[in-house]
Amino acid sequence: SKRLKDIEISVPIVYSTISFWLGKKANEYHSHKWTVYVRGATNEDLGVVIKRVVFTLHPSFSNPTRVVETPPFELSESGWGEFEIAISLHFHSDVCDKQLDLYHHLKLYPEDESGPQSTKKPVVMENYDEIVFFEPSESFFARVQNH
Ligand code: SLL
Repeated sequence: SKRLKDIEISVPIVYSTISFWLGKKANEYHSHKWTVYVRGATNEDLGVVIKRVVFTLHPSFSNPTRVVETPPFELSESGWGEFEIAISLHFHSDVCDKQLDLYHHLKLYPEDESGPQSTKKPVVMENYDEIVFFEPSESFFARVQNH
């Protein structure tokens, strides 16, 4: 549809990992349970903008390419090691044709090694970002207004 000159839409997002040590339930291959997610920084519904999110995990996981088609855009797994997760945002066709590739370090172990790791205190790694769409289409602009 028609593009709106002199207008830009800024979408604040947060992409994060949160991980819990499994404690007594830990074994060699599954020491932690973790979740990676993308959400609106002030809880906006990202489904208005994003059509699907592709999370690419370390090749040691079975089926390392994980596709999430609806919000919440998140994925939970268990494992033993830290690695870089590739997070590809695919937008609705009236938003943007190109995908946006983000990278996020999955952190399992706390920075402070002073005490034993607790199963109750998760390790959180959070990134804030803003996606700016210049000259948005009319339909995208209308959808954002109505939300
Ligand atoms: C490391 N470079 O050596 C990293 C690789 C890979 C972690 C970490 C697999 C779990 C599963 C898993 O946790 N891989 O097999 O289900 O520390």
